Amino acid sequence: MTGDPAISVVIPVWNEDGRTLQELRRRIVATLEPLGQPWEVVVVSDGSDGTTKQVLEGLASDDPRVRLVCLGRRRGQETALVVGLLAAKGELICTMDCDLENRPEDLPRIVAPLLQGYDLVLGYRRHRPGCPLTRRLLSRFFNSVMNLRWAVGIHDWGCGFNAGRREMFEVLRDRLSRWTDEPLKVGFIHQATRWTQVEVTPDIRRDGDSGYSWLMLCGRGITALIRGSTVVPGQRRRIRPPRAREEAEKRSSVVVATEGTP
Ligand SMILES: Nc1nc2c(ncn2[C@@H]2O[C@H](COP(=O)(O)OP(=O)(O)O)[C@@H](O)[C@H]2O)c(=O)[nH]1
Ligand SMILES: [Mg+2]
Repeated sequence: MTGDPAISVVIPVWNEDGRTLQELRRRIVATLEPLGQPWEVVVVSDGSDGTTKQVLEGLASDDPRVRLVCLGRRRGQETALVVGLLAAKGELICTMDCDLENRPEDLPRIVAPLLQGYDLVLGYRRHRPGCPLTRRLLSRFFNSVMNLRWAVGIHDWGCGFNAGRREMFEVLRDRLSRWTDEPLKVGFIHQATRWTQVEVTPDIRRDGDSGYSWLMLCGRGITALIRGSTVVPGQRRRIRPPRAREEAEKRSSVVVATEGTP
């Protein structure tokens, strides 16, 4: 690869099925190649089993656009994301899950708003095929309490399919020495000047199981709710709902054209 890529796709991986990872790579290539822009995939695996590691090493050695970062033991999805976001070289950076629940074919859709001047795009899943009712209810509850505490109107706090401009993630640089389990989204929404949400079309996980037990999911939710984010120092406030802000600004005759200006 000559020069830096325009688009980076950051993917945290923990113990994923080999065929799924092969298919993920094939579909990412098929989606990004037609865009005619240089791209890269940054895979961050921490403490994955031998088989997963072997498949990932194979993918990285077959294609120089796939870079693999391995951490010694399981550090969690958020830490893997921080490491991947900092390793990414693209101007536009997407994050996605590795289990094909996020469709690689949605990548152009999630990147598009960045080309129109947004600096953060949050994916959301309206329907979650194959997701058990109890988990859907838990996620609905989590979205409501997160919106009450941190920001109003975020459709899907748990969606891993997001994108942002490179500058958005520079704030993470001095945090690299600390492992984190905090929800990065809260910090990024605070940080963004223009953000928007894009619906993505999730698929059913075909192989393997979720890396999260119920206990872990609840733990993540509670951490997110209480801690919010220390990624952007001093940003501990709740973000105002875009519509309320728009109305307030209209009243003071300032025109606001975008959703999600915090
Ligand atoms: N690197 C890393 N990735 C993880 C970890 N836990 C989950 N992931 C990844 O995060 C994404 C979402 O995880 P998944 O188990 O599918 O969670 P679910 O979709 O919420 O059930 C997948 O790409 C996982 O491989 C972890 O501890 N480390
Ligand atoms: Mg999943």
